[in-house]
Amino acid sequence: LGDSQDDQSLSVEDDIMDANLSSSNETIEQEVEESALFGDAWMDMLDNVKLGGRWAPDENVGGNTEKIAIVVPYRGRRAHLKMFLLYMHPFLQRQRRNYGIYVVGQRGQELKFCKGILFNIGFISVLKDDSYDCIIFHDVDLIPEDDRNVYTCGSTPRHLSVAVDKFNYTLPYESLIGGVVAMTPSQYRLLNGYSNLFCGWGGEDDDMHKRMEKHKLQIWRPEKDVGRYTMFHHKTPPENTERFSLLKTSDLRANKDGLNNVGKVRAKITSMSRQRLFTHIVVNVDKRR
Ligand code: BGN
Repeated sequence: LGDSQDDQSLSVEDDIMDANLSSSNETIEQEVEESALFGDAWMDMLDNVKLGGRWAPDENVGGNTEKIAIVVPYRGRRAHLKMFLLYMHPFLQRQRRNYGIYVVGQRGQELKFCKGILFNIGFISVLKDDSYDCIIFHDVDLIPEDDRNVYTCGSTPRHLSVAVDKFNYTLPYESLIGGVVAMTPSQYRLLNGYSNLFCGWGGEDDDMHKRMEKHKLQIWRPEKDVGRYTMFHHKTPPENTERFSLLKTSDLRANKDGLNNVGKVRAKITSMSRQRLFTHIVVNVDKRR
């Protein structure tokens, strides 16, 4: 599925897209770019999706009332985003979910990618946008292979990506919760969201697992033959060299580093725009960190 060469050429376009975001006709430029990228035939296939990446089953057919937001942190992986959207809309519709897809981009290239910050800002933004019952924190490079892997929340956090092809469809270690996780707003608030301190590859998910342990939240997982995912190929982004030391202080920080201080200290939203297949939230992360 993944083609790294294609990906590299497209990431240049992405830089330009990021640079253009502050211009006044930002949305128009993006729409033009987006339709060129997808081609009209693909757009037609997904023409039932409402502006901003929303869809709900027809109530008369006995649809699910639970409202689900898919929150996807993003930077510079345009080819992945395209495939993700083309796959996920039909997948979620086959499951008859009432859903919206939100892509949370980090502005600029000078800082490492701060996934926890994007998750926290994404969480706040989607709940301002609508009354979602369930938030699914989703990597852009993971595609579910099995329709029985139900995108829903439960009485406890649900870790859905338990069998990824990259790891030969096994869970590399028991406490891994990276990839795709579904939580209700109250579960996420109890955990104080993700840490804002993890920038660069690795560790933010392990920190989240420590939060779940601290609050004695069990993790629900699907069977390994159901929670199967294909991961798009890519180079591992610049790693977070601080992650080992940060993980030693997870428990001490959990109550004050996360959802409750993300807006004040670390980041703010610069724009929220409705695209054809997703709602695009752009986040400016504080350079000083
Ligand atoms: C782990 C990473 C996770 C990542 C998984 C799967 C760390 C912390 C080291 C103590 N954790 O090694 O963030 O999701 O691999 O790729 O790097």
